[in-house]
Amino acid sequence: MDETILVERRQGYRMVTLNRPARLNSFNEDMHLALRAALAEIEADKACRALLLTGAGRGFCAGQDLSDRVMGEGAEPPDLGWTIETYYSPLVRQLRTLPLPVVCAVNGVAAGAGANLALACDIVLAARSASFLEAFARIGLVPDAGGTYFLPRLVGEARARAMAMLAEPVPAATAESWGLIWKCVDDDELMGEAHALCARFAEAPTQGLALTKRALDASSTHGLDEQLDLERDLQREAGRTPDYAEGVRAFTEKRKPSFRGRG
Ligand code: T3D
Repeated sequence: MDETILVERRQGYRMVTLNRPARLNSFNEDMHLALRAALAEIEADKACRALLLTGAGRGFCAGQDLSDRVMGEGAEPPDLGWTIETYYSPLVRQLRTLPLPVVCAVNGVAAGAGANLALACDIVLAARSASFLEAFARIGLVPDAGGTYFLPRLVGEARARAMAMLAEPVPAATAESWGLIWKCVDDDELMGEAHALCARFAEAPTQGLALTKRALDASSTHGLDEQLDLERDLQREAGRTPDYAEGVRAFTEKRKPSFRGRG
């Protein structure tokens, strides 16, 4: 059987490629389970200091594989709440809580849960030919995989509502100008830029970045006082890491720091 995801080890980071190109890398159960296992391995491997997520072929990910959802006349509908609870929501939580930076290279169309999977990553680069499509309204569903959380926070209410309710593709360049993603790059530069970012993260103070992820994730539901308290607590933790000591030493010695990362 073809592998539904490909995992490649690089110096200090891993690249995970969604690999069902004939179906635009849409999710079936095998792909969910394979991705979950790969992310768990990455979390457990202290030598891994960044993740690069991308798709094989011309698409990034078209969300749920709809050929698994075709219902015969009069058939009992599937319990989509169960599939969200079992697969999509845990995937988003897993990505958001990975204690290392997650770079997403959106190589082509990102639709449905595939679009929201990209938005759950820390830094999103997209090829100029790629687009983001909240496809759910086309089939009578609600944006899932964190879509209704991420969209208004990233692009504001007006654009979030139009994306969710009109289900029109948003080209990568527009996505960048709206602040939906970090950067739109020429197609032939996408993977080079994504690898360069991961190589940079592979030498970064990973624990400090993991704490930064936690602070940013909490900020959208906190008031200023709670957030200031959280910053105090996380800074206390960051200040105890060997990478902080190394960063200060390197600064005063006017040399490049050599960070240990997660170890
Ligand atoms: O179900 C649950 O558990 C709940 C969770 C839901 C999460 C969701 O993600 S729901 C939303 C599901 N996704 C969609 O509705 C998107 C469906 N796809 C599209 O609308 C279009 O394919 C795209 C706009 C993404 C791209 O269009 P285009 O014209 O570039 O490509 P295409 O020709 O439509 O697709 C190429 C092939 O991929 C095609 O197969 P074929 O005809 O060459 O054999 C197409 O059927 C297949 N494909 C694309 N998306 C899916 C898919 N096959 C199964 N499921 C898909 N989602």
